[in-house]
Parts: sequence; structure tokens; C-alpha cells
Amino acid sequence: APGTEWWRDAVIYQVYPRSFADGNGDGMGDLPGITTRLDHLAKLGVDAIWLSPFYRSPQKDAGYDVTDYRQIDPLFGTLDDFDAMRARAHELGLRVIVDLVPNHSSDQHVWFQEALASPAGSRARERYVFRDGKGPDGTEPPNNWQSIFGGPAWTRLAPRDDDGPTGPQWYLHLFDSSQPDLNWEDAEVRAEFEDVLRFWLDRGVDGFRVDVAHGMVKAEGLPDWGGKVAMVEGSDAEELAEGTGAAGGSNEGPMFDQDGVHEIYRAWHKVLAEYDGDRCLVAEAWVSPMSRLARYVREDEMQQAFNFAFLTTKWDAARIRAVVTESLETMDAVGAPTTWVLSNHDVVRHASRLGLADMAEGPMNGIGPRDPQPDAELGLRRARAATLLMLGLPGSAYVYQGEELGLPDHTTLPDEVRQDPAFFRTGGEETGRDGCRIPLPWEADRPGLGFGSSQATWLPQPDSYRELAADQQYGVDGSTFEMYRAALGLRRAEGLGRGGLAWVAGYARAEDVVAFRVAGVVVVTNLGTTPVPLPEDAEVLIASGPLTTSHAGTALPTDTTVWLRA
Ligand code: TEU
Repeated sequence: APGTEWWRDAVIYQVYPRSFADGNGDGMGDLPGITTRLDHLAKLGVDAIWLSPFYRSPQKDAGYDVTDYRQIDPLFGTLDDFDAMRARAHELGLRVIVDLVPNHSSDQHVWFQEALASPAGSRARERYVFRDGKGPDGTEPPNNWQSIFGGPAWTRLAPRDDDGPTGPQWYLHLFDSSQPDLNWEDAEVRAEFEDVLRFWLDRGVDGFRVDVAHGMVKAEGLPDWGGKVAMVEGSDAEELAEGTGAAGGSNEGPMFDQDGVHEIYRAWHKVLAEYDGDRCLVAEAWVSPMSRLARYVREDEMQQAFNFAFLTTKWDAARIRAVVTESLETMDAVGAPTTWVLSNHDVVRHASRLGLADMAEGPMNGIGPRDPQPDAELGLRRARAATLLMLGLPGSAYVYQGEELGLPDHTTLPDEVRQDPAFFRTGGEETGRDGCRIPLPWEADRPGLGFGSSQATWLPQPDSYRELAADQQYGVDGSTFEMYRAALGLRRAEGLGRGGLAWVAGYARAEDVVAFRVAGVVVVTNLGTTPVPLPEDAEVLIASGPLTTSHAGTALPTDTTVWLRA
């Protein structure tokens, strides 16, 4: 029933504020822009929105570097703009989840500025992770950890008169040097974030997406680690497909997935329980195997954790079946809903990823002009099939803005316009995530494709976005938008999100087919190379592409998903 643990089967739409809609014409998205376009989401039929960070920030990592957790960045508007957006969303029946970034702050945060202005050993330095360097003059970093964006995870301070015998200290940053890690052993840090939770709960938010939820607590003594400190890059698609792990592979390191982190979520669970209305926490935790992920959603911790398994699953029926089975079983065991994710602001969109000749060889975090280019038509066909497969599954599903329009990544962005710190810290070796963060196309014949009133957008839009603009798809039979809308309506009407899954056998070329029944619907995807005949009396509810009909009956073409009345 609606209202009772709504997040168990919710479809949650990720709004990336910089690129959703621009209300003031500066080429950058903002909160008033979001408010004016909420009708699009109500029409689409999602249950909730999750907004990536809009807090005050120097924007070194697109807002995942926060200077004030209680203020809106002027780029995005004001607290009044937030309240208006939240109120309008609730009026439309959309819940609102905001992003919380507790692993690190910006280096411009008053706490960090105070720490820089204070000597080693001072109270101000205890809120972050400062250490003396190694070697006689302290010129070596305190340990060998690497930043996820490339280069060492430690930066040395400028010299001060009161430096000790080993000179200036170093500070830890798992991400960019502008994102110092907070010290979660510190009671004031803990108290502050509980207060920040209350600040936003009081403003009526329905939940929080917790950034780098497997970070925060580090192993005692910060020991060296020989493994690779990459999350997405460290993942092993083969291993995953064999059912031995979720996406991500770095949780063995001393900087991630420490037992102590769960104490924080137990405390936060209690904070949320002070409020009515089924508020929720969702963990962004790149951990494997999946049983480790399940620890974040134990009864007294978070309500959901992102299941990133599909991000690294090849377009292969056996692998998809394995991932679905493992995901459902692991989450069922702890009584938490499974979640499904095909795209987000950190990875190559599925319309591009699935169009790569060999997805597993393709870069996960970005495609550049020098990389193999995806086949756009193949990518979109498979993306639509993958979407209908995902939306047929029980649990909660995440939709990243623009996927409902079938948007691909911008894969030929010139280096000069790139902004992702991952691009800079790797000296351009990694393309970075800008390609999946392009401003949305709303109206084909307006400047900036209707993103705002200006022609220039903060990242340029590729030519292919014009025909994919929302106004070209509304009410158009077979458009990707109408497919999403119809699927979301059916999903809700049929109660698919809360159903149990049963595999269905008996299709021709079964090894290339994924077929399952949830509630009154059978979902069938053909991942093979030849059409698969559908049962004679099949009632087709929705299909991701045209079906073929002949004297022999109806068949499901390659790279297509269909929902049938069971
Ligand atoms: O991401 C966590 C994370 O480490 C990866 O998804 C990472 O972005 C990728 O491997 C880099 O190439 C979260 C946010 O989603 C991401 O946007 C932030 O950059 C990051 O945390 C730091 O806050």
C-alpha cells in the first residue's frame, strides 16, 4: 500500500541539478529550473526524485565538495527556492531525497580552513585526517594510499613557523585534494552530521542518498595497502557475472567497508525514526561480494543500498540471470528491497555502454574521442530492452535523468571543456564523467535545446540530442519517453515492485533468453541473434521495440524485451 515503506518498490529518478533545467539563463541548471520541469516527472510516473548535491561548494567535484551543508550554492538558488521545489514535488506526489556527502568536505569548509590555520596536534586538526610525513624530513606521504581520481591520497600543507621536526603535516583525501576526508572517530563530526540530517528532515525531505557510504571510517593505524584503490575500475565483470560479487572491488582496502561504519548508520536510523512518514537512507557503497552490501541494509541501518551489478554486467542472458538471482536472494535474506541501477552521473549511460562492441573492455567512467565509439542504434535498442527488463523486476529502480529520453553519452567532448577532476588528476588518461552529465534537451527548436534561455550550456550538447528532445517524444507512439511512461504505469498497476520472481522456462533458444514472471506479468528478453517465437495466445502489454509477425505467429526480435499477461 502506498505510504507503507514506500521505498521498497519506488522508482526513484536522479536529478543532476547542474544539467536538469536552467531557470536563470546562465547555462547551468538550478532549483527554480527543476521546479518548472517537475511536471515532466509527474507525467513520467516516478515515485520520488533524488537530487545530487546543490549545497554551497566551490564545485571542484561538481558539488560533491561541500563548504556548507545547510546552504544552497548561489549557482542553484536559495533555501527558499529549495522549499518551493520541495513543496511543488510533494504537491505532485513526488518524494524528495537529497544527497549527503559525509566522507569528506570541501577544503573551503570553515573546519578545514581552521585546521590549516592551526598547528599540528590542535583540536581543529582532529576533525580531519592529518598525519606527519614519513622519512627524516617528513617528505614521504604517511602511507601508500592512492586517490580514486588518481595520484596520491595525501597532500602536504604549506610550511608554518610552528611545524614540528618532520615539517608540515599531510592530509588524507580519497578523492580530489580539494576534498579532505573527515575524521569519523571524532565526536563533533558525528554530532554535526546528525544535526545536518535533522536540518533537512525538518525541511521536509523524505530521505538521503549517502555518498561513499562504505568510506568514512578507516582501519586503525591507516596501514599501507597493496591493492588498487579504484572503485569502478577495480571491479571484475567476469567475477560478477559468475555471481560472486557486486560491482566495485576495493572494499578489501583499509579505507573502505570497515565494521565501525555501521555504528554510524545505526545512529542515523534512530534520527530518521524520530520523524514520521517513512523516511529513508540509501547507501552508495561500492562493495563486494553482495553479502557485504547487505550489511548496510540490516534492519536497524539503512533502508536501501544501490545495487550496481547491472553497471558491469555484459549483455548476456546467463550473466543477467545470475546477477538477478544473486541480488534478490542476498537482499531477501536481510529483508531489504533489492535496487536496480542502469545509469548514473558517474558511469557511461547504458544507451552508450550497451552499444560498445565489447562492453567489458569499454571504459566505465567515460568515453573520449580517442576511444572506440559506441554504435548508437544498437545501444539504444539494447538500452530500451534493458530498461523494460529492469522495470519488470521486483524491488526499487533508479532512473538517471535523460535515460527516459534514450540519451547517449557525449563521447566526443573536446578536452578543453572537460571539468571532471578524474580527467585532470589522471593527466587525461581517464576521460572522466562529463560525457554522462550533459544538459538535458527539452525543446528541439529552442536555444540550448530548451535547457534554459541561453544558447551556451555549461557542457556542450551533442547534435544527436536534438531529435531526442522531450518535446519530440511526448505523445509519440514508440518514443522512449512513452515507453518509460507506459512501463511505469503498468509496473504500478500490476504491483511488480512488490511481487516475487519466478523464472519461466520453455522458450526456444532458452540460453539466450531471460524470462521471468512477477505478479501477473511475464517479462521476456531476447539477447540472442535470431527471433524467439512467443506463445500463440500471448497478450502483449508492452514491448521495447517492434515485434515480428508471420504465418508462424508473433516473435520477439533480437535485443528486445516484451511484457506479456501471465
Ligand atoms: O562516487 C563514488 C565513487 O568513488 C565512484 O563512483 C567514482 O565517482 C568513480 O569511480 C570516479 O571515477 C561518489 C559520487 O557519486 C561521485 O560523483 C563523487 O565524485 C564521489 O563520490 C566523491 O564525492
